[in-house]
Amino acid sequence: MFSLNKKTITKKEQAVLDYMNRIYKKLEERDPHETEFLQAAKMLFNSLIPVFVKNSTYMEHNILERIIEPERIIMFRVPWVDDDNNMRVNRGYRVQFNSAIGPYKGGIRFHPSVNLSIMKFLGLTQIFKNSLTGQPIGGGKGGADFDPKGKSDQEIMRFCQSYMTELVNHIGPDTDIPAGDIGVGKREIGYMFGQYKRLQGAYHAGVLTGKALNYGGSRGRTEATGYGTIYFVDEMLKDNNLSFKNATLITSGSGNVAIYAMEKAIKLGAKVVACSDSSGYVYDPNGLSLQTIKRLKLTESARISEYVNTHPHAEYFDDGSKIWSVPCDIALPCATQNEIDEDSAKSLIQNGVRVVAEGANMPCTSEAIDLFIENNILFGPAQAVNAGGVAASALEMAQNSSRLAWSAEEVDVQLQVIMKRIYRRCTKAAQTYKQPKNLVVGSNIAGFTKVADTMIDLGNI
Ligand code: NDP
Ligand code: 2IT
Repeated sequence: MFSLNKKTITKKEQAVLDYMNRIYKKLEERDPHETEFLQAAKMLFNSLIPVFVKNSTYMEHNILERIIEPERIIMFRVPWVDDDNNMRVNRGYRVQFNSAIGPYKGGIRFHPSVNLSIMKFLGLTQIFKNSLTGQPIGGGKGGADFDPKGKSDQEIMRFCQSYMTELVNHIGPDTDIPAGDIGVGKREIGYMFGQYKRLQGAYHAGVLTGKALNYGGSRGRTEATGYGTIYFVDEMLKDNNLSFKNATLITSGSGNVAIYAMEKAIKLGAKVVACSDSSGYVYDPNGLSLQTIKRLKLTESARISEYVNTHPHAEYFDDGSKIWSVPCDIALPCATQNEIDEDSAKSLIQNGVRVVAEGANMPCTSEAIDLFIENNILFGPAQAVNAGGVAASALEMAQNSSRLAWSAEEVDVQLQVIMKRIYRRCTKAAQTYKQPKNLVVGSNIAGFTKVADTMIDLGNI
């Protein structure tokens, strides 16, 4: 299963491969249905082979088997009443994966596809993303298989309150700090914060991030994941004597991450020619109007198909997955996991893509990533590219602890510093391990070592 692409394998290397194969086999046997989690674990293990070969202490401390097991998983019933007075039930989750370097930190996702496998893959990758930021935050993730689409504001509120009624027992500003993700934005965070405050009878501003400014939110958090994505890609481009100027760009999704990635890319001179939602994509070779996309998606909760009503030159295609056939210089998958498979990757490469960077979490399959790297496409992995969101969340926590509110400029400067630092860390680790072009390996190694070293310092807990 795990192997090294060379003829002679040393004893030490064989021992590491045997160890990894044994741990992975155990995972597969124990939870064979957790396909996304197994996929994320496999990608992680692959990247870590050279670290385990170089540093035998990790194997001596059985770090891999320990790190792959969440510290705690909470699964619970979320009962709520819809507008027609029906009693409804969803399943809620919080995976508290790793708290070695700080309290659990990670978003909450409301989407009908949510299951334990998706929660675990998101929680696992969050550990290394959070470590990469250099901030003191551990990894966690939560969510529910609740579908916010078509729900009234009252239904959303009742659901958020019910979800928090259970979650309140497990979170806190020094234990676990959730934030948003797919289907969870400022409105949902507000309802959850209100319920948390009521149940606690105390004002713990730092228990959730992504809050509105009036009650402890940070300037710049809404934009941070998208802006951070572009700051990271800017570093990749500069390192290769390229720039956003006149580059054509496409993003999948038209939610929080996609919209602010488009906004910053346009500011830096790029032309956005396509974006999508879960129903389809819009394409205009002359460039899309971000103003219209923002109105449709942020204000009206409309479908992206409605874009062509006011922009008849644009075209709408009712299969969102085909967006990867649009010719572009830069492709930013910003919707969901596994949206770029081998065929989509081939299509992007054939059409001349130069850069692919993951705004979403695990949007590319490992086959797609291998193709990008083999074909010298500049590839930015999620745990590095989209880390700006959680980094700004940690800045929000810092502001909450000090009871201060920083200016938008202060937050943005810090975000830029953090994204540049992440880029340097990834490239340095990739170079150290003699795979200078492979930021997947670089980011996993750089994120992993801090957590693993700390786990050793803290003992077998
Ligand atoms: P939003 O809910 O704001 O937007 C999600 C977008 O992706 C929407 O356009 C949605 O379309 C589309 N989408 C969602 N699920 C699917 C699906 N199964 N198939 C096709 N399209 C889909 O979420 P975010 O922008 O916050 O999150 C997007 C990605 O970025 C996720 O992978 C998330 O984990 C990741 N991320 C988010 C961060 C954040 O701070 N928000 C931070 C780091 C990563 P539709 O409107 O039709 O549902
Ligand atoms: O995937 C992610 O990094 C997020 N959804 C943001 C997490 C956070 O705590 O801000």
